[in-house]
Amino acid sequence: MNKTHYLIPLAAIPFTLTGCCHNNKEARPNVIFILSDDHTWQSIGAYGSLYESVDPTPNIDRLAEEGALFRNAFCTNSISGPSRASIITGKYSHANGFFKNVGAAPFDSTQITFPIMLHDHGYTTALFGKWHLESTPQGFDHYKIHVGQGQYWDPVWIEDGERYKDKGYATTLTADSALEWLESRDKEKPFCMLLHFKAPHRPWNPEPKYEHIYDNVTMPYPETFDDDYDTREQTAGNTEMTIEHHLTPGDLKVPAPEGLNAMEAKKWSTLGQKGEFWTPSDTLSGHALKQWKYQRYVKDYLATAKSVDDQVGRLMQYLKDNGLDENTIVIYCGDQGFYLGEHGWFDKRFMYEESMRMPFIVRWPEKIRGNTEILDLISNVDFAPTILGMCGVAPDKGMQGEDYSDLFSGKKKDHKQSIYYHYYEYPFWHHVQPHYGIRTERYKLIHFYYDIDVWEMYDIEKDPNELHNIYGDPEYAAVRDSLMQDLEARQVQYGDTGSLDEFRAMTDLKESDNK
Ligand code: SGN
Ligand code: CA
Repeated sequence: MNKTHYLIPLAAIPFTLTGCCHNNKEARPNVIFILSDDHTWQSIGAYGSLYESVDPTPNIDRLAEEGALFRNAFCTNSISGPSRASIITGKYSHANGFFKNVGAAPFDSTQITFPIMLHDHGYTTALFGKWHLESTPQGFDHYKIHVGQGQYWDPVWIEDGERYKDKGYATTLTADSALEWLESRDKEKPFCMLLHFKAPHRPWNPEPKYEHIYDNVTMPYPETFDDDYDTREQTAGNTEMTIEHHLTPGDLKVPAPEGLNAMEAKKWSTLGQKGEFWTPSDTLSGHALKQWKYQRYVKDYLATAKSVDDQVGRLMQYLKDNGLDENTIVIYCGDQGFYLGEHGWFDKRFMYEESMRMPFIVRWPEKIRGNTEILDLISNVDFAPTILGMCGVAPDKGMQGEDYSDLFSGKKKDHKQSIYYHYYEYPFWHHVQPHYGIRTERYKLIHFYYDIDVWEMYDIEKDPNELHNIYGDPEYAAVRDSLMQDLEARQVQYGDTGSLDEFRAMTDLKESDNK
């Protein structure tokens, strides 16, 4: 891919970003926002994937070749529900109220979201796939969503309030519904469609044609596969998300030993969740066993993502065949990043790079030249104002993110220089300590709180794998002070100034919440 290292904006026709198009329905772009669950940037070819040799995502890569790839798009709370709530509201978790998946109140759906605003501005709107915010979606002419996390096979849908069981593979079914709606939509209006795949989320069940696709490949290991968590023992070293100990037989598709009854077999398939010992064979142990688990895990993950990529290709073909590919903004995004063996992990949640960064690709031939690479720091609270901006609708005043659509108009403004982050869900799943912090272009400062009080700081330029905590390093004292000031200023700016007691109230989980 022939990339430029800065934005090349290409508006053939200059336009004003707010209110430009209200009176000219023809000119308003359509929006397709594709959100995959846990599809991480380092597994996408266009981002320079470790798995490049198997060409994991040719169709998604094409979106980047024909559009803009954001290298520094970040999540502000790296789990599903909170990320989704931030994406649609343009607000941080503490402000939209949906700060964790487990044990949180349902999303308050009376809040303003970008689909509601586009609907109010004359768009026809629809939502398909994983919603995960519990409350009834608002602002959509039509919706068909999974119940909770959803299932790979034979999913139960809630379609405009009606619940029923379907037959088939969720990735394909979700795209089928989207294409049917595109065919039957009100063609007098511009449209906004949210297409949210459940894949490639745990438990990584590939469709049969891809089950063995990578059997003959040995996937490369990430540099930090054998991280010993030196200088980070209480934080990175204290999780329940290691490849070595916490993947289950169910995750790795290892059948239960013979002789177990159904209940026992089910229990066996979840062994490992809390580090219980299990082994798939008598011959594997130690590092070889860890490597075997990684291979099984990553291959299934990439196989489920390949089905998503196929459906992206199918959708793009539909747009082309129907003359919609020029003035439809197609965004490809993952709800957060994910660990594919880095630091020895699966899952997400941490403010470390792999899970904080999100894939974010925008294709819009009318305004964006192909192979554009954007290095600006942007976060998921900026997506709503930016999408609205691209559609010529002024963002709601309550949105905390910024409108970055100026990147596509040639009138680039100065955007923020740091991203604020706050993660709450603890202790399950995966026992990741609550933390908040700030990431600038070069540095990261993190405070892990709740029942510990630990600060970490990284020089990402010198230490991109974040292995050396330099918080206490005197050479970095001045940088640390300035990051601390920036962090405090962001907390005041965004209104996240709660006391530890308030954090505790938001963070405390009961065992019964673990559903
Ligand atoms: C499930 C998974 C967890 C995962 C959460 C949140 N366990 O609970 O591993 O962290 O979802 O994921 S599972 O055994 O039920 O698959 S999120 O992407 O929805 O935030
Ligand atoms: Ca997710």
